[in-house]
Amino acid sequence: MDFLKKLGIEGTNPGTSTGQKFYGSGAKEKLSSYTPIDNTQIADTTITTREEYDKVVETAQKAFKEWRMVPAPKRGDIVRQIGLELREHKEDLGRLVTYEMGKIYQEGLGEVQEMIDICDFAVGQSRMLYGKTMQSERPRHRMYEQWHPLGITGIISAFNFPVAVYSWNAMIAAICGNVMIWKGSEKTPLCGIAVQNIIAKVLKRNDLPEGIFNLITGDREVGEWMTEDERIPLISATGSIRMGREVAKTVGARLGKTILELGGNNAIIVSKDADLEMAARAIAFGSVGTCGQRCTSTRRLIIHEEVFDQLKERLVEIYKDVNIGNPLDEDTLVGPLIDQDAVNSMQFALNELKKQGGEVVYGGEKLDDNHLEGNNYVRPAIVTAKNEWDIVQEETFAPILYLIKYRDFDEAIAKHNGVKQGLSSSVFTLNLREAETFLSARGSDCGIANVNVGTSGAEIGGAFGGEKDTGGGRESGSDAWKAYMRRQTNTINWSDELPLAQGIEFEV
Ligand code: UN1
Repeated sequence: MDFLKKLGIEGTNPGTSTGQKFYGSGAKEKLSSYTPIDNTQIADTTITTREEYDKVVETAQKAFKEWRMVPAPKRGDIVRQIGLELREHKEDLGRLVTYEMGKIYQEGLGEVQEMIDICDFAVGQSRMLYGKTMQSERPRHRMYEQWHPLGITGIISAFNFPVAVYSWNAMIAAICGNVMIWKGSEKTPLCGIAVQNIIAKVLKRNDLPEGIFNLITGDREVGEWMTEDERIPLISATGSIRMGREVAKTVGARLGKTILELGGNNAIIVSKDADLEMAARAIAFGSVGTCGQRCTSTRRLIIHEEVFDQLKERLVEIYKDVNIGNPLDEDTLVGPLIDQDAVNSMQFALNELKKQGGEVVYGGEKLDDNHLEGNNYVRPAIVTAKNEWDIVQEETFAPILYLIKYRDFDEAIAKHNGVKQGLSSSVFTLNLREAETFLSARGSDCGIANVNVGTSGAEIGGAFGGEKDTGGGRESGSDAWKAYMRRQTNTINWSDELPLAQGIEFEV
C-alpha cells in the first residue's frame, strides 16, 4: 500500500489538526477505517476530544485575525499552491478515495480533479469579490457595498464525496478570508487525514499560522459541538435530510448561518422525441455510477409510453454489460456499496417496492461470489414503479432505478416535481418546446436542470445545490462565494453638509 505511505497515513493517525500540527496521539477513542472492497481494516484515526475541539476553535479564532487581513489575491495564491500540490498527489489521493469509499478509480480521480478545478476557480475568484456601487440620493455622497469574511466556517461532509465537497467549501471560504474546521464522515476518516497532510505542505512552505485549515474527527457528537457553537457563524453541511433538519434547527436557534446540501431524488424525463441511445448512456452513468451513492444519482426515469419498452430493453442490455467488482480494477464500472447497512437498505427498498406491486425488471441481488469478498456488492436494479409510492418518494442511497410511464408532457413535469427533494433534473428531448418548458418557471423545480445531459457529474463552475428538502444551499461556482461572507453597505459623505435621506428635515 505504497499510496497510503505517500499520503502520510500509518497505523494510528491523530485525527485532530490545526494545520501542520496534529493532535490526539494519546487519545483512547479511535475510529477504525475499513475498505468496503473486502472489509479489511486500513488504519485508525483518533477521535477528537472536547478539549482538543476547544483548542482547535481557539486556534482558528486567532488565525482568523491574521488571515482576514491577508489580501484576497494573496489568499488565492495559497489556494493556487494547494491546487498544484493536489495535482502532484492526484493518483494517490484518487486511489485512497477508491480504497476507503469504494467508488471506481476513474471516479476517485475525477473527485480529486474536482478539487483541483475548484482551487483554480477560487484563485480567479479571489480577485473578484465584487461589491456594487450605488447612486446616493444625497449630493456628494457615495454608496457602495463590500464583502467581509465571516470567521470560522464549519464544514460537515459525507462519505460519498469524501474530499471534493470539502474543497468546494474550503477553497472558496478560504479566499473569502475565513478559516475552516472540517469534520468529514466517520466512514472515511483517512481521506480527511490525507487532504490535511497535503494542505500542511503548503502551509509550511508559506510559513502560515496554525488554525487556518483545521480537521476534527468523530461522529455525530463532534458534529453537534460544531452546530451548537456560537463561535462558528456558518455551518455548511452535506448529508441526509434528517441530518440537515437537525443542523438547521440547532444553528437556526442561535441565528447562525447554514449552507445545506441534502438529499436528492433526481429524475430524467425521456421524451418520445429523445435521442434514446444518448439518453440510455447518460442514464447508465447517472444510475449505476458511484454505485448509486451520489446525491445527484439518477433515481427516477419518467418515460413517454411510446418509447418505454424500447428504453427499458436497452437499459437492461447495458446493465448486463456493466462489470461489478473491485473498484481498483480498470474494467470495473460498479464497485461495492459503502457498508452492510447500505446493502440492507437497498434490499428493504426492493421489498417495499414489490409489496406495492412494482416489478424488478433486472438486478437487485446481493453478490457474494468468491471473487467479491466483503458482501458489499450488489447488482444495480431496474424496476417499474409509480411515482407516488412511499418508497419512490424516498432517497435510497443505492443503485435502484425506478421506471415510471407518462403520456403527456405536463403529466411528466407534475410527476417529476412530485417529490419532496429538488436537487438535480434532466430532460432528454430534441423537441425545443419540451426543452424550454422544462427549463421555464413551470418546469423543473430543482436547483439543477439539464437538457440532454444526465443528472450527475455537474461541473464546479455552476452553483451546486437544490430546493425544497434538499435544503436550498449553493456551493462551488457562480456567486456561491457570497454565502461565506457578510455584506456591508457603506455610505460616505464628502460634502460639508449633513442632508438626511428621504428629504427629512431635522433641525438641531
Ligand atoms: C454529492 O453527491 O454530494 O454532480 C456531490 C455531481 C458531483 C458532485 C456530487 N459533481 O455528481
